[in-house]
Amino acid sequence: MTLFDELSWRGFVNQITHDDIPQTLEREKVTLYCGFDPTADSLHIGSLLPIMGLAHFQRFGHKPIALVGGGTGLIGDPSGKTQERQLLTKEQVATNIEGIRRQLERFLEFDGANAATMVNNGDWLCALPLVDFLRDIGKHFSVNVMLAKESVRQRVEDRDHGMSFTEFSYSLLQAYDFLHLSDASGCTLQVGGSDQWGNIVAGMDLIRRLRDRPAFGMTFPLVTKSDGSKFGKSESGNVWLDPARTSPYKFYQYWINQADVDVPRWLRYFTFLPQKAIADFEQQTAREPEKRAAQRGLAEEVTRLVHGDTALANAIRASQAMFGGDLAGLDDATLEDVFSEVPSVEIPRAELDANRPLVDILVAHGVFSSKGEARRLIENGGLYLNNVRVDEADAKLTHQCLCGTRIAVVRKGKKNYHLLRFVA
Ligand code: 383
Repeated sequence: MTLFDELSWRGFVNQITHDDIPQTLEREKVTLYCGFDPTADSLHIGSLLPIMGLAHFQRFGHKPIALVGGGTGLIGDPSGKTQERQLLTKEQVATNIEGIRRQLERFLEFDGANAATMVNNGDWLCALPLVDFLRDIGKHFSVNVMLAKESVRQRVEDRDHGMSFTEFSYSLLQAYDFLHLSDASGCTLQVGGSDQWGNIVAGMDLIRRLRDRPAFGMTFPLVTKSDGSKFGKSESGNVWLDPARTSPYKFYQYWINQADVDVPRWLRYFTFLPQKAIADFEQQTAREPEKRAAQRGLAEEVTRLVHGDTALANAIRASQAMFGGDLAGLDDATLEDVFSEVPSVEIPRAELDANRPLVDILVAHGVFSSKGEARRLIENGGLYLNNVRVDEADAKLTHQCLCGTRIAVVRKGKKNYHLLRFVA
């Protein structure tokens, strides 16, 4: 199978600038790039599609460049935005670059014959002499053409959401990047999401004019969910790649909760699983949808890719916690994450030192309305502490009952959880 076949069956190809791109990619190994602006200190799962795209190119022997927009991030890409962006401070951009660099490093191979490289366009854009830039580069751009572009036209027509000259010039900077990478690294192809088509074509045209050298572009589709809700958003906001922003547990859950109709597409986009394995998952979903085997396969693959094996194992264990699974070894943050929706009570830590009966404490803090109720549940084998059955009606609550450093999880019956949080 050729790279282009692979990209095609996975659904990665949205538009190509030249019909002979598939043949070119067979004939020669190319250097290609994709840019990521440091608008936040972490990428989110919307960036995962172009990252996977770069990785597929690399697996077929091509050489990827991941560009971090230390220069363009200071300006802000207006593509697809209906409002002027708030400028980021230089300090914010510097911090964000570091976060994004670390994440990109996970997905590409930086050693070997077709090693990936990472560049920062601040290195050349921030040093550009303005007058030379306007003479040498600006002369090749027609304001008439730029104004006719859909995203610009909308903002020009809407006086309340007009566009600054700063944002208007963004596409010249991205075009210049492509030229620079063509000169410095022999880069001939730029890829990106379909929102980047205009910027990619601008660079390609510039190279062809100024250098008479080949330059191509390819875009990937914008990722959308079939029910119309936004891809990459959960109830608690964006799904980030940074584990400090979206915990591996929440990340794993995001994928587990995807609808049957969407999962085959996500498996093609966000995993390296071969066609056969994905077809098997589709059949399993058709046969026994309630098992959610495809969702589980998807969640495992993507979580492993983004967070690694250990974090995946923890996320799976955390996911079982709600269903009576073993809680030992889960840390405070994970427990808080898993049980974020269940009722909780705060209890002074001193109560642990007193070795008081569990039943007394649960009644005192309103988990049960009477001691009789609590005792009856224990006699019927229906009270659990940290998912372990409480066998004795006079069991004591001690430091040994903690899970993590300050949490104990009470369960009444099958599913009725309460979190006890011991505070200083
Ligand atoms: C900057 C300088 C370049 C080439 C590209 C850039 C960034 C580009 C941009 N991209 C988006 C971003 O950074 O704004 N102007 O948030 C997103 N990308 C990728 C993909 C996507 C795009 O990082 O469609 C989604 O992730 O292209 O919206 O020389």
